[in-house]
Amino acid sequence: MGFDVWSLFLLLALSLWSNSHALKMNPILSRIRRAPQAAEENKKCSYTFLVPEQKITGPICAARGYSTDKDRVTRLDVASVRDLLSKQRQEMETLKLVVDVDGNLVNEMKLLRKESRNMNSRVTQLYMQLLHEIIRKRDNSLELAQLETRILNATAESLRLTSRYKELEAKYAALSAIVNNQSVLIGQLEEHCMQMYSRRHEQPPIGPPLVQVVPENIPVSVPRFTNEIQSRNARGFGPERGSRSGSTPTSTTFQTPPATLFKKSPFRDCQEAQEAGHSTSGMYLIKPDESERTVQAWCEQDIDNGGWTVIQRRKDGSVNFFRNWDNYKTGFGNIDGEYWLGLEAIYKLGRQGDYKLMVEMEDWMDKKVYAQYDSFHLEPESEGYRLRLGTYQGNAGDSLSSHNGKQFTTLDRDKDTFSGNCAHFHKGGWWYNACGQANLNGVWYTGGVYRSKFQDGIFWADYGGGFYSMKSVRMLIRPID
Ligand SMILES: [Ca+2]
Repeated sequence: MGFDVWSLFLLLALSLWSNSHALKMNPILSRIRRAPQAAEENKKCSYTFLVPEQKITGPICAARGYSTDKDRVTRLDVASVRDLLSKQRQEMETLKLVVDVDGNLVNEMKLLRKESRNMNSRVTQLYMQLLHEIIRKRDNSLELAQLETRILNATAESLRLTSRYKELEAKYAALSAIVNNQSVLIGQLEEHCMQMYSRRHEQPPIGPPLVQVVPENIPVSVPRFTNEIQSRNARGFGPERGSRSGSTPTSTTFQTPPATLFKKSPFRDCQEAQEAGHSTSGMYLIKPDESERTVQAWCEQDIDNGGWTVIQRRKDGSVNFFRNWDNYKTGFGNIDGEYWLGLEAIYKLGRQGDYKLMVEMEDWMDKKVYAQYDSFHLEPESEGYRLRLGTYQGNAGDSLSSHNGKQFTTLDRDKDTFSGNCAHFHKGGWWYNACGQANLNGVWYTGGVYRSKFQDGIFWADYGGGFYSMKSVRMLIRPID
C-alpha cells in the first residue's frame, strides 16, 4: 500500500512540474513568436508585454483586442489552471493526510513488533516455567510412588508381626494353662505328702548346730550367694563328678593312670621316694610296710623340703566325696586331681613311724593358708580309724583339734557323737564330732560363700566360718624329721 501511495504521489508531482514548466516556457515562446508579429503590429500599436518568470499566482494581464483568440490566455484557462491547482492542493492535502496516517501506522507497527517481541520472550519464559513444573511434578510423583511402596512394605511387616504376636499369645495361653495344671498337681502332691507325713507321726530331721561363722576371715570381695556346684560344670569325669545329692557309690573307683606315669618300684612313702632320688612331684606307687597292697599317691617334693605324701586333695569338685565306708577305707578319685588315699593306707603309713600332718588351703582370693600338726596317725579300723593329732601350728586357725580322738563317720557308718549322722548333713566322710569345725570332704562350691540349709561345703571354721567353701585343699603327711 505504501508503495502505491508513494508512486501515485510521484506521478502527481511529475505532472505538476511539467505543467508549471510548460507555463514558464509558454510566455517566452509566445514572446519570441510574438516579436515579428509585434513588428508588424507596431505599425498600428506598440507596447511591451513582460511576462514574469515566476509561478502564476495572481491575475494574468491579457492583451485585449490585438491578439488572436488562438494565442490569448483566456480567463477560462486561468480558471482551469486555478482549478487544477486547487485540485492538486487538495490531493496534496489528501496525500499529506495519507502520509501522516502511514507514519502513524508505521509507529504503531513498530510498537506492535516490540510488543510482539516482549510477548515472545514472555511466552518462552512461561514455557520454561511450565517445563520446570512438569519435571518437578514428575519427580514428586516418583517420590510418591516410592513412599507408597514403603508404606505397603511396612504395612505387610506390621501384619506379619501382628500374626506372630497372636501366635505367641496363643502359645503363652497354652503354657499358662500347663503351668496352672502343674500348680494344681503340685498342690495335690503337697497335700498328699502332708497326709503321708502326718500318718507316720515322724518329726523332720533336726540338723546339727551350725558352726559359728568367723566373719573377720571371710574374704570380703567375694560376692555372696553366687556359688554353684562346680561339679555340674566339670566335664569328662562321668560318674566321678561330685554332686550335692550324688548317688552312693558301691565300690572303690580309683582311676588308674597308665603304669608308665608312675615312678618305678613302690616306696614306703614319698620321703623314701625322695631319698631314692625322685625329687620331682608326681604320681608314685606307695606300699607301706605292713600293707598288703600297693596304692597310688601323689608325692609333693617341692614344698617344705619335699617328701610329703598327699592323702587328700580337693581342687575342682570333679569327684564325689559323699561316699560309703568301703570307699573311704580303700580310697577313690584321680591321683592327678581330687582323691582320697584311703583310711587303711593312711593307717598303715602312720604305723611306720612318727608322721606330721599339714593342711594346705586356698581361698577364692587365691590366698593360701595352712595348719600343721606335729604328730598324726590313725587307729585301726576296729577303732573306727580314730584320729590322733599333735600340736597345732599355722595361720589358718586350729579347726581340727576338736576332731582329735574322734572316729571316722561315713553316710553308712555313724560313729559321731551327734544324735543323727553328721555325714548326712555335711555330705562327706570325716572324723565328725557333733558335728565339726572342719569338713574338708564336703561339697565343693564355687565362689566361697555358699547358701545351703546345712553346712556341707569344704569349710575350715577358723578360716571363713561354716559357710565359706575353700577353693582348694590338700592334706599331706611326712615323717617327722
Ligand atoms: Ca551320730
